Amino acid sequence: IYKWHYSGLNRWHGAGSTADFQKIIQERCDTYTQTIRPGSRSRNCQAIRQAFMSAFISKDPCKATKEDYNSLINLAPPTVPCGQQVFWSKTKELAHEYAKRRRLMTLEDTLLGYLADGLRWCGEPGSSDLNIWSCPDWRKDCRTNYVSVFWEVLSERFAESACNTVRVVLNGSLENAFDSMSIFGRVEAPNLRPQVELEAWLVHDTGKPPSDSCSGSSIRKLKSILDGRNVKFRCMDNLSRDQFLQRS
Ligand code: AVW
Repeated sequence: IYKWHYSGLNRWHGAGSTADFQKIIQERCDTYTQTIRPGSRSRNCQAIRQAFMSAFISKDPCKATKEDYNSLINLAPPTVPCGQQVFWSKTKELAHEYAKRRRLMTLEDTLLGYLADGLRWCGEPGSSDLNIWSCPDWRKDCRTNYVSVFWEVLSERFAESACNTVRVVLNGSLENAFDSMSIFGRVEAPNLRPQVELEAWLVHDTGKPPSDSCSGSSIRKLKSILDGRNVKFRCMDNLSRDQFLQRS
């Protein structure tokens, strides 16, 4: 029992790979390229699915590197037209609603972000299958797992490609609306290019007072990261969800 538990497919502390991962990737890719963005360069969904699988299949699920995803990302870089990007942190649903209404783009509106949104995946050395029983948990097992590294490298490329004015939707109902350990804080903000302008929107739950503001310490921290990179910064606070969606 001991040996099976620690060396077997069940040894990780996170949930296993999404059932039908390959099929979902293929179907989402077909939908995206044919229906959601038919205007985008035609992309080979079979090649994309294969490159995704090759990135992690048969590999140690705790030894993911950014380079593992190079071929996949080169097939579909997460770039969007100038001035259309929306970043988010602890506001996923709201940011997606906002982007949809304004015809702006979150990472999940790019092909690879759309394909992987909400899915889990990991492999196992010596096996050509996904491990559907368990995958490494970020805290309890390892940070260099394939899902975390995927979102980090995709987010990095997304942020590097930003130009003109871009926006981030932050959660004003948290004491620290800006979290320097989040992907936005660790990966995206520090990779914006000079001369880009970032607009931060602090949005709090309707009917409650805000818990953080543009003059609070967390936003000052964000401002200092951006100052160091010559990124321009504007900040809007004290907006309820409804005000933000209607007036911003
Ligand atoms: P968070 P972050 N599907 O709310 O700033 C599944 O603190 O860290 O925000 N998991 C995901 C997805 C997704 N679509 N996206 C991120 N994750 C993971 C990319 C990831 O581990 C976007 F462009 C992340 O730490 C946003 O601007 C956590 O779920 C930014 O990163 C969400 O934590 C949001 O990441």
